Amino acid sequence: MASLILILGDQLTRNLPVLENAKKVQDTVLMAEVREEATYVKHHKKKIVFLFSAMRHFAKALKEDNFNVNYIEYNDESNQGSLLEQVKYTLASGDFDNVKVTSPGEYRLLKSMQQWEQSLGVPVSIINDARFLASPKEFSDWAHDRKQLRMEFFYREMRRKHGILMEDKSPIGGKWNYDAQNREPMPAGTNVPTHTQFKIDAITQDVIDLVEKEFSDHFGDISPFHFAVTRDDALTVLSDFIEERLPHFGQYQDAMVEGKPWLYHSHIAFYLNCGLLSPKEAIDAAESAYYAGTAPLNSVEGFIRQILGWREFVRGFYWHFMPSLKSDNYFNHNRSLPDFFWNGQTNMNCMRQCIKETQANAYAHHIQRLMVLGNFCLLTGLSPEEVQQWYLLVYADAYEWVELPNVAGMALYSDGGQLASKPYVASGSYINKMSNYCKNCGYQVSKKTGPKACPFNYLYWHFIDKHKEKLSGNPRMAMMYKTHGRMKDENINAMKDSVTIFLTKLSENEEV
Ligand code: FAD
Ligand code: DLZ
Ligand code: SF4
Repeated sequence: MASLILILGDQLTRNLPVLENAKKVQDTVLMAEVREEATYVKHHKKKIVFLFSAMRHFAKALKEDNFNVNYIEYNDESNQGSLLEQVKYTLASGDFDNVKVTSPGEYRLLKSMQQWEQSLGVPVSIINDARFLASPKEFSDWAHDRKQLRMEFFYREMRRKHGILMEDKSPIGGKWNYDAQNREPMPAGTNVPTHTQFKIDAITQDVIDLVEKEFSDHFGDISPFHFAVTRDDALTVLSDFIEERLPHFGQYQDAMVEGKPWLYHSHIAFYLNCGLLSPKEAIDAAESAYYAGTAPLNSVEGFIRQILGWREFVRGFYWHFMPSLKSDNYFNHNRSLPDFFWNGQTNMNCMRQCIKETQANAYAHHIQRLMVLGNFCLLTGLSPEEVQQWYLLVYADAYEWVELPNVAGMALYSDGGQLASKPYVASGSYINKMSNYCKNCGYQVSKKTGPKACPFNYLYWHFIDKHKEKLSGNPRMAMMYKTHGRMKDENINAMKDSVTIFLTKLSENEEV
């Protein structure tokens, strides 16, 4: 019995059961760089370079480990352009009894693969992806009879189940959450360690040449390219983080600094999501740093919560709520994405910095994604569908299972509050508190209305005003509606005027 084993671009994990159980002599591993996956959204050029190079390095390592690997490069004559057609073609040219694949991360691909058996005429086994700490079924069982799905409670279950940062049945330190000690702005002049960077090798250079030629119309810069593309290098990124950044991770988790995109974050989502690192090893490394006394509990717990809590929660949430999550539009928002999302040309310095960094790095950290970019998208009523597409293509760590819940549930509240207990909206004063962007802005954060006023200020109060019916009953919005209730009509009207002018400009793609 010979199997054809398909490995996808985000399944670069040596101990996947399909590989562990493979018979090296008779089975064949198929990996393919295909147009369909690279263009179903026009991924950032750096993301394609990263993934194709990581795929090529992974295939090379499998070959060195005596697997039969059939690796199809993008420009190979035998490239069929899609995963299904490539599998069909390979089956026709060999003697295979069945196809094996690890369950894909995206709904569209799973639905397609569930039909493959009919079109291929051989059994197709779709094997559960065991690289997560909770299965979709475990999440759905947990979610089943709950009125509200809150990450915090899911996270506590995960801490208990996996015995992470636990002392018997209690959380270490007596608390589940140390956020009160976290989330400080960064003092000017803080010396942030440089992020881990790798040199381009011959394989990556070939891919760069390919992407420059074949994907020249895609968003983003290829250069500088310094991502890890092998497991060994990804492990170095993780260990550098644990040593150099984790101690301050919690403290500066929400800080934003002009010209410093990487800060004290770990930069491992790229590697976790394509399989070069496992979530458990990242969690274990952080926990060990706490026990060794090299990182404080507020940072370690904060970091572990992101991976064991948020990452697992959003994945369960995705499978639980698909396909409706993708089309939810609680506020009926339908404004088109302004052109400046593709070039950063705006006078709003916070938006300019976050978009330009995204363009250069295929990376922005969480608060940039949520409280600057996402906040803007929600306050200006951009179409969830267009916003989701943008996030899916611009970040090198983006796959729909993790991007969509974050965009639809966390940033846009387009699921009506299934994921978040309230919309994440803020006025300019939040951005001013957490960053130094406002100093170099064409607008003034202290002004509430008029042409010089920070757009986040009037957009924020307009949002609160406009969605009173939907939001004022939410106890977590009570403070905002209390303040709103005290505002004078003339102030509200002045804000509405500023909003109208701003949104008209936005719709007409005039510079804002
Ligand atoms: P760190 O800040 O160092 O955090 C450590 C790890 O925790 C991350 O590597 C990631 O694996 C995990 N994590 C943290 N927050 C989340 C979260 N909310 N959801 C899932 N995992 C989390 N993350 C992605 O991996 N892919 C995406 O496409 C993505 N899109 C996002 C879109 C929006 C609108 C928002 C608000 C967040 C999004 N995130 C996404 C979550 C988060 O912003 C990124 O995981 C993080 O910025 C990656 O950088 P890092 O590796 O330096 O993370
Ligand atoms: C993201 C991506 C890209 C850009 N290219 C490929 C590819 O050519 N071949 C492949 O197998 N996978 C690719 N991927 C990752 C897939 O899109 C990913 O496996 C699915 O989105 C499921 O998460
Ligand atoms: Fe952003 Fe407003 Fe600050 Fe300008 S003033 S950087 S638009 S928050």
